Amino acid sequence: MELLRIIDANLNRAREGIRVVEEISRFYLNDQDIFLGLKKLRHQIIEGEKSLGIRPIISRKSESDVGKEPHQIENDRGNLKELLEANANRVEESLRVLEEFSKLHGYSGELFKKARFSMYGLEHEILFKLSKSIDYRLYLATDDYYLKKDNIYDVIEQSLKAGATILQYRCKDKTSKEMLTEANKLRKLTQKYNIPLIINDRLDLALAVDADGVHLGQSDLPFEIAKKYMGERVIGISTHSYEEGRSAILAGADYIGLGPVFDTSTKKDAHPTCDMETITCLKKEFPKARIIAIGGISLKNATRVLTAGADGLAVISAILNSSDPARETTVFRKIINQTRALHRE
Ligand code: 3NM
Repeated sequence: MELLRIIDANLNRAREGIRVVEEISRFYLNDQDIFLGLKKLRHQIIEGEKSLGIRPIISRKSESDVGKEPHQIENDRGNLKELLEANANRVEESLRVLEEFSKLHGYSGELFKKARFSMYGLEHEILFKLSKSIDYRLYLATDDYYLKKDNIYDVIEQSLKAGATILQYRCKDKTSKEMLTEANKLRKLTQKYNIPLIINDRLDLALAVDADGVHLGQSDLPFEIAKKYMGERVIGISTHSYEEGRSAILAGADYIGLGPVFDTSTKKDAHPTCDMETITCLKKEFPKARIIAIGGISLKNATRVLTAGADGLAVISAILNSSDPARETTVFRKIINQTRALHRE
């Protein structure tokens, strides 16, 4: 009887752990291979369970604690790695227990051993992808005009604190030395909030401040050159049409900025606006590509852009010019989370 209880409890632990890992890969990675790998793992466990020929013998604890996990994941990005590791360990340990105790039950335990090794591989893959995965939902960028304001660092900090998920240092009219000082300040600020920092245009500056990535315009260094120096760091490319978007994605950009989606007064030499259909077509053709819309985005039009298929909103004036940047950021995040939740249903 004890043996059956041990097997039953560990089957439960393994299933619960996999559920959490599945949620992480589903909501954060959107990765088909990992998703299929986890599905296969679940089937391996079911097969192992069947081969033991036992039926659940004790009333199971409700799985309500597992149901809470996606909520926790949404709000606690800093602990995502720990959450993954804890749950992968849970799965691996219970598979080990199942392997050993099913031997006592007269079975080889081979299926559980195989499942445990699959979990090691998947955990490793997810950890690697998570370290590269960046949350692009609310992409705050700077601009020379706003960088002149005395309280600019305070404004940026308010926004980072309130939920901006990534920051781009974008500056066009300063010396390299001045830019280095500013970018270093932002590096410290982004580290404080565990938010990635991207440097616009300048590969050298991105490397000098140990940024998480560089954002290249159409007339900046080509992607292949930047890639040589940036290695695993992120490279984003500015695009202004379906064709530019397509070739940047095919070149291997980690994300594309697509714009302007609406009229903007921030960028004086902005291209003509591109319509929502451009976002939709690119997303349809490249579901895994990260498309960040930019240009004239406000609380009023954010839902339209997200509904069209954008993965993130890049914003300058709506936040940096707001009388309450923290509140503006919070409302943007609410809109983003609500729209995404609606589209998941
Ligand atoms: N790039 P705001 S539009 C920096 O179309 C930038 O590539 C654009 O500022 C592009 O949010 C733009 O204030 C300005 O409109 C975005």
